[in-house]
Amino acid sequence: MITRRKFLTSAGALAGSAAVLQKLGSAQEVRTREPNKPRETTAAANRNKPLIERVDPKPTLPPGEAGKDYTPVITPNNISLPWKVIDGVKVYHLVAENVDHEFAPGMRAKCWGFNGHVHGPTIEAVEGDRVRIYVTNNLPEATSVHWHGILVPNGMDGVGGLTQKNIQPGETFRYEFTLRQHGTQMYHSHSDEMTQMALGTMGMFVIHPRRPKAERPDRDFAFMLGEWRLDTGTSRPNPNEMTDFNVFTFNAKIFPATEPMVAKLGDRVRIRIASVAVMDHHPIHLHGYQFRVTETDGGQIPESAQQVETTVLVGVGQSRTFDFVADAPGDWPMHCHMTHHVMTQMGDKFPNTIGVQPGKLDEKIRASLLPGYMTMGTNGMGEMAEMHMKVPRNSLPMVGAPGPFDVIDMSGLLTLLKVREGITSYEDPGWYQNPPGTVAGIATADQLRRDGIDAPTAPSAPETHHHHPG
Ligand SMILES: [Cu+2]
Repeated sequence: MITRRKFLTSAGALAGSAAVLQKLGSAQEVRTREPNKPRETTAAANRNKPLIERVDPKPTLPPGEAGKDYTPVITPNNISLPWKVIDGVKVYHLVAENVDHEFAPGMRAKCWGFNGHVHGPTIEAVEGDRVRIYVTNNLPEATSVHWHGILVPNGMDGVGGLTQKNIQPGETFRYEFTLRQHGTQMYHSHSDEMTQMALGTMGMFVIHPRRPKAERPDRDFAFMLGEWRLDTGTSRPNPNEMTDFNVFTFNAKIFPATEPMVAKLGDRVRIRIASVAVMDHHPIHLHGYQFRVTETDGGQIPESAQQVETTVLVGVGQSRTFDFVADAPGDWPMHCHMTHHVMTQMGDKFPNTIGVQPGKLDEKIRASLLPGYMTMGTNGMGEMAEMHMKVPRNSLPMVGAPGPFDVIDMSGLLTLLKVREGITSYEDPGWYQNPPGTVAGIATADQLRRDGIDAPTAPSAPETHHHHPG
């Protein structure tokens, strides 16, 4: 059995000495500094050192191969963009186009994405690869593609009007550069951004290290965060929205349409989270685990600077990567901790009625104003999930999906990590079967009496019922 402690120590290999040296000047240089030479001189000299050597770029290496050079990344609910190797160059083709996208069964929208996907497929490559990326514009307006966080020659930066001509509808542009870094990066349109990105024109760009400082992960998952304004009954995300978003997504899906991350007990798991739009930062919290934040947008963090966390804040335009060993079996939520971000379509403006005895009020509002209305704080939001048939056209209940015990009162930015012992495939294994005696349940009168807890027992003290539909 692999212990968490052991992993935390061995992950030290991630030390990223290169990054340390780039930041501090080489250890050699510090050691050989003349004793009487003022420290400021060295510091000043180091301040002028670039983090990545641009003058003499690292050479292009042979194309990195899956399995041999890296463990392929998994983008739940999406794919990696296919490529072919032509004369030692990895060649990709992105097509910006209209996509009829399903956020979850019952909620579709006319979005803009790439190659039939929202968001676009993940571009995957290896440090040292030479990449050539063709971009065809099938959108109704001009676009361009910016390689967010990637160190490229200025003319390959993809900023419409500034570093290149815009790609007109029907045109195909060619971008080509050598990847001189590793890490979790992104791509997105950089023309009419507010509109194009609100509709989904973005994706992830994962660059594996050529020689990783740590053991490779067994499971490597990539998620792009998203937020949208999709008014109930409409089918076009609204780019004019500045603050009040109502659909929050992992890889453009809302729970329960988010594909779970499945891992075998003892697997080394990596999770990459990236955000490039629109207005909110998202504190992403994983239950049941502590993890090491091992990478920022700049690549591997030296071990001495890695933080052990349970929640990592991903700001707009940033990526964060964390690693852990899957040593605790179960169904563990990973979700944004902004409580409104695990909701869907909260846009209906009603006063706060918590504590009010609704009486017949809910029924009257449902009949005359809003079919799905309910007073908050009465039956849990999960009740909304059961009203599926009554909500307005092309919208979803505010929250909720059936779980193994009750309705789960969350939606939006929520997915599940499913860790199992002895599985032979990474197909969704269904709900976790808890070992007997390890599930919270109703306290019996005997237990309350034994521990001197003065609380009423349930009227009929029913046995805790534990059912497994899946
Ligand atoms: Cu959030």
